[in-house]
Amino acid sequence: MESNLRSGKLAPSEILLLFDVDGTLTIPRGSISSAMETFLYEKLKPHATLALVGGSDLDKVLEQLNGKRALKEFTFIFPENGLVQIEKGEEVGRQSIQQHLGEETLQRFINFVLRYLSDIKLPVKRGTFVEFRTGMLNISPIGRQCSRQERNEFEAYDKVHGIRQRMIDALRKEFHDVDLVYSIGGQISFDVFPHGWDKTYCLKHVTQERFQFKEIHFFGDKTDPGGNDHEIFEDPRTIGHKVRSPDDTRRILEEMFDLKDA
Ligand code: M1P
Repeated sequence: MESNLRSGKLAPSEILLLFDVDGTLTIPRGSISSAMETFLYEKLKPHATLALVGGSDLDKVLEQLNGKRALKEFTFIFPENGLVQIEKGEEVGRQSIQQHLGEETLQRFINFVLRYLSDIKLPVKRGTFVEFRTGMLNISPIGRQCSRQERNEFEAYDKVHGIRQRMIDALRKEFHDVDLVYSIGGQISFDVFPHGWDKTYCLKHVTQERFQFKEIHFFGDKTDPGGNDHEIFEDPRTIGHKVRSPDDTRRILEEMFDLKDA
């Protein structure tokens, strides 16, 4: 196999390709295209070990990746930044935010968020403002039940008015005593989780001695500071690739593995 890898020729079990989901394998909150599936599972998989790391929970990741097929095709799936670990289709580990923070702090935080949101006016508001996940809270000022059009409109509105950033600043001030990180990864919300529980969390799993990865390549679109791919993109254990879209991801991989005419 010819390839443009740092270490030259490597066996598939020595190369881990770790993908972000939204904007990297799919359009934001959209489904994977059948062309991308064919490329990943038929052309790319013979050359490397495939893994996913997403901010969303497993149900949402599987919804975007066409359900159960992804469980079979990806050796590792790390929903919620890797706080949940799935290996060869089976859950092998999980960490939770309530265990880590304790109920007292958690409720102080949720109550502050609800009070803050009750004081802001937006063009539209819908439901589900706080989504409680295993390893993080996802806060959405518009509410996660908005339609696709409302989601696009909120994103544009937020670019002008900085709703999410202002809310994050207020939370940082109020909870300066709690070791939390705030990350804007998508269009309508931001994620909140303990320090170190960003996407680098999943590296704890894949760098165990029982695996023999010589190169871990990470592909993501939100790699700039403040984006939810930033820490793992910069991490010395990975070789980071910044992508602009799913097509761009494919282009980079075709070059890396000489797959253009394959
Ligand atoms: O994967 C990126 C983000 O996708 C969603 O963001 P939003 O709904 O705001 O577009 C969320 O699942 C978020 O947690 C995640 O980081």
